[in-house]
Amino acid sequence: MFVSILMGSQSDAPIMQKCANELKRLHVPFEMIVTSAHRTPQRTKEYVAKAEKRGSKVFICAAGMAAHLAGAVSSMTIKPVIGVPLCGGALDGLDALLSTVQMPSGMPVATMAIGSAGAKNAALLATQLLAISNETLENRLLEDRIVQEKKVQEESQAIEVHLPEEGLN
Ligand code: RP5
Repeated sequence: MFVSILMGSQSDAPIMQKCANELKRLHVPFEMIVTSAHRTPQRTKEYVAKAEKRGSKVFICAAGMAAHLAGAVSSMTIKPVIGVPLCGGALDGLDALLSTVQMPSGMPVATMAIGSAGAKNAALLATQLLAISNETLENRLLEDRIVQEKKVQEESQAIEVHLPEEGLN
């Protein structure tokens, strides 16, 4: 069982490394390759077919500009496809967001936020999907939420300002 991370260009790697780091942190096995819906359609198709046979359960597809990688992969598999729209180009990610999210009926792509937040959330969503049938991952994600909650509380405490509960005179 593993997750596949696909990205349209080597220039997407610095952002998608955050996705990879998150999967590493959660001990989720993954593969990561550069392959493009436009520049290497055959390579993309072959990778998806082989990865599925080898045990890939979720495909994370990141691309910028006219981002068709997630949609193209969705047409090749019934495994869940998570799209990460990336910045770059004149429209700064809005082009990739719309290209990724506006899938026609019948071909779902779970589209994340643009850029870093989307890259990290793609890893978390992939883990959540695997956790449906994996108690170890489920517990890891639950612990993760507790840690996240504590961190926010601690960060708040460092800067909190309160007025008296009974109010001001
Ligand atoms: C997309 O075009 C890639 O995903 C990348 O975000 C963007 C630019 O690619 P490069 O010209 O930097 O290779 O296909």
